[in-house]
Amino acid sequence: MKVALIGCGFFAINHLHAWSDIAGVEVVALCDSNPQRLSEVAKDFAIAEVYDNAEALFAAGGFDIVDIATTVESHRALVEMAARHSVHVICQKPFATNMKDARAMVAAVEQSGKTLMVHENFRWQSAVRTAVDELRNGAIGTPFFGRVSFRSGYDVFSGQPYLAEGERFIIEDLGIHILDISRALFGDVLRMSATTRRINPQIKGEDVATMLLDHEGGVTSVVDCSYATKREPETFPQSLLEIDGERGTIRLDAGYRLTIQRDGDSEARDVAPPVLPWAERPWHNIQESVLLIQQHFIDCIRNGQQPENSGYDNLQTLSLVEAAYLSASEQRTVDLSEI
Ligand code: NAD
Ligand code: 89V
Repeated sequence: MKVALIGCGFFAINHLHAWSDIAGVEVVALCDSNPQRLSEVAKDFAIAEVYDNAEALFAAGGFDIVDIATTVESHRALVEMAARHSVHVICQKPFATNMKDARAMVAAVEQSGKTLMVHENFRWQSAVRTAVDELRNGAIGTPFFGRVSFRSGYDVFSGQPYLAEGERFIIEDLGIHILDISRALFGDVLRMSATTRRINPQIKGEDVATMLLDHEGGVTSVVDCSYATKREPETFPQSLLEIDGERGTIRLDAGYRLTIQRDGDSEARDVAPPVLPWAERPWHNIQESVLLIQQHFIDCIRNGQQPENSGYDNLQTLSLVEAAYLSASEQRTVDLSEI
């Protein structure tokens, strides 16, 4: 399968390494509107075909999949262009800045008959995945409470300066991942309420958010995130989990320690992710999930299945982001049917 990648920035390097690790996949073309970045990445990954605009890339064709690794403002135009050119699409999160765009993008690819997946990779982190699988396999019976927590003081702004500049920050960039983990664990959501704070005076958006979710299946979950939490050991970029079920509990604690307690027994496991040859700590957790989600996408295309993180599925995660901002600004509980 031939892949063209648009957006050769900070995170796209992980996509490119992951594509090289997947059998039967080759990145044949790169596109970036920044010529210097484009030529550096093309040289590093020995990719000869390069374009400084997406129209020219699509006009040239010769690929089955487009991997969109640009920031959110370009996503709608690029996804719709991909749909017009009838290729499979993988698009980075956040998929869109609003629900109207997101729904139009899903509809456009649906009409083309191709596969659309949002690169929502946190639920693919192997430690998180183990907890999801244990819960789904009934390890603690029916769950009734959950907490998905991401608290850090890590400087994300030096690698991704745009994160300091937007009106929206932590819910749209990071909260989106942990809201998606909550959906993977407990299903879709009926109502939610949220509070937000900005602690770091040097950024524009909120860097702390606390959300309370009422899931369709009856679970209540607390989803909390912060980039203002200065503590040791620093846990970036780990999502910590607490799940209570009728028969026991599942905990994913700092340092990738999974504990399952059931009917009086307790089992502790080290679920630390591998450090892939091209990965580096502390990002190795995220980097492994990039490989796993991209492999999932290829498997789905080959088997004619919808990805777990299809565009359609991601509308639910995105609607939680919108609901959180609405709830925080109006200081009220939001019913998801409003979004
Ligand atoms: P970046 O700014 O470093 O890179 C984006 C690149 O896209 C730039 O080189 C820019 O020139 C190029 N670009 C922008 N619009 C373009 C267009 N229309 N045509 C061609 N090139 C264009 O950004 P980044 O930090 O790599 O983030 C990219 C996306 O990845 C964001 O949506 C971000 O949220 C996401 N991200 C995801 C994770 C994750 O774990 N899933 C981690 C980090 C970033
Ligand atoms: O995953 C992300 O989207 C990143 C980070 C982990 C730094 O929040 O922006």
